[in-house]
Amino acid sequence: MKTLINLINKTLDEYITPQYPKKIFESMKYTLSLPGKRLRPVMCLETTRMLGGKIESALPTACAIEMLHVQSLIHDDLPCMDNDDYRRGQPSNHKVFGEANAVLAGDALLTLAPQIIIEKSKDLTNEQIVRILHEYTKFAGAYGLIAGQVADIESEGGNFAMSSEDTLKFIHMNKTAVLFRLAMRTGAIISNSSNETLEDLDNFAKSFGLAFQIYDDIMDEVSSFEEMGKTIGKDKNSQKLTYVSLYGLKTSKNKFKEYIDNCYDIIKKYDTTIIIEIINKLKNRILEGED
Ligand code: GRG
Repeated sequence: MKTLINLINKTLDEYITPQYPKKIFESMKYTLSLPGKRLRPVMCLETTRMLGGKIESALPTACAIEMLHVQSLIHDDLPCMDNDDYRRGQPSNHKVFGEANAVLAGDALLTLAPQIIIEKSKDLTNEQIVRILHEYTKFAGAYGLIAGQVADIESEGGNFAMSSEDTLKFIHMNKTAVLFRLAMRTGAIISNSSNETLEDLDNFAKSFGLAFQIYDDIMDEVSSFEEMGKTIGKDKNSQKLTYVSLYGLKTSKNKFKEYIDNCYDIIKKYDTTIIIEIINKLKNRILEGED
């Protein structure tokens, strides 16, 4: 895992060559180079490898997915959205570079990502590149991340189009699960896997994404700034719709366990210690001390 993370960090740095005006590149590189867990690019590389593809073939796509993720974090922290002053343990992008630059740095990452996929994916076919770009645009836009964010903002005003349970699931399928789906689906495309395998791993990613969001919600209650690198207890204070606020801690943990068990059921068919290691880490942190 550490080797993959180092490779991702080095490649992300190489992919962004600053030129005039330097400010925008500094702002893009700032949040991108802060110590994130790199789960999504690692999962893209590992999916490719475990399905028989080459890690190098997936590097541009894996880095592009991290750029999209970082864009969503920068925009999510803005005062007009979640208004958070810290991210990855440091002041958030707009606190350092100002709001206008933070908006533009997010936009620049969102557009650099597909550019990188096109320019750097030397050993993929044009058909593979088009399929990856289709997945990227579908999951980044109004049918993915943006839909999740808009539903989240609406729900803060108590505005639910569906039941609160369905609204919560819709938000996190789109805000959180979508990028894990993107990572695994593109890994399947890069390794030329069958549609059956792609759909199987897509189901894994949906369960993993929802488990990851429940983990994030529980950590907002029980962890610290040092562990999470962001303001803790904010969801509770802003009376946000979360797994913990809707179901309570105990039921949230049970739901988490159901999704995690489904992840184990699916992933056991594949040869991967890294993805198992990621699931184990989440599970141990949330279910430690439980029977
Ligand atoms: C795509 C144009 C466009 C806009 C994005 C702002 C927005 C719309 C969406 C917000 C998405 C968001 C911030 C979801 C939260 C998902 C989540 C749990 C993030 C934390 O992920 P970690 O813990 O973070 O993996 P690190 O820092 O470790 O990478």
